[in-house]
Amino acid sequence: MTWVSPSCAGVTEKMADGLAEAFVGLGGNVGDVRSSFERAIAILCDDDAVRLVARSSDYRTPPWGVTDQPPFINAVIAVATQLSPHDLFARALKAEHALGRDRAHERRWGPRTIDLDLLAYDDLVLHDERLTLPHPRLFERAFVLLPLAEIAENRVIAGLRVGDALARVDTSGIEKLPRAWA
Ligand code: A4P
Ligand code: MG
Repeated sequence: MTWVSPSCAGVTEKMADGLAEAFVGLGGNVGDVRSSFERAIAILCDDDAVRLVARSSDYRTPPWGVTDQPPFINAVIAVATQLSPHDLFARALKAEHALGRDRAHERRWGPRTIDLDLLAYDDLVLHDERLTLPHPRLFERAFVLLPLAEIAENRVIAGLRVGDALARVDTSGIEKLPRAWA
């Protein structure tokens, strides 16, 4: 897998080659989540249609929403993509499925092997039966904003700078994990 420094150009600048820039949040709290992240990123970025641009550190985060469950691991990646938002999301669902996520037997905000959320796609604002962009709960969630700010602190989403959004949420209990990939 490619590691691109968080400081690399391209995360905060418009993609020069006409590709869309998208941010994907990764989360999970069942099984070997960090290894699931690597496999999910490999499935998501398995051809030229989706290229990995940046990857945050992994963070151990207190469970949000439903609190009587184990801590989560969370991370965010930036990708450059030729795919439409719906096709990118379909690929994310394929990766979730390949990693054993069973949406039919889980409770909302409950334990899961892996969850891939499409956080933002360029500056697109979209709301249909499958997809809402930017992600509707993005700005409430320190477990998303902290890794997102690591790779795109100055990115403005829905009029709000990511670093400023991060300053508004409670990050207590979140622990940045040492890098575990090559
Ligand atoms: N959907 C609409 N827009 C989007 C989008 N931009 N990205 C629809 C992803 N999905 C989107 O998703 C439910 C539906 O939302 C999908 O069918 C999709 O078409 P889901 O992932 O199955 O829903 P969910 O998990 O029950 O709820 P939600 O609100 O998406 O929450 P999350 O983020 O998935 O919540 N605590 C910590 N610390 N870390 C976590 O990662 N995750 C959750 C799960 C709860 N608590 C957590 C964490
Ligand atoms: Mg989700």
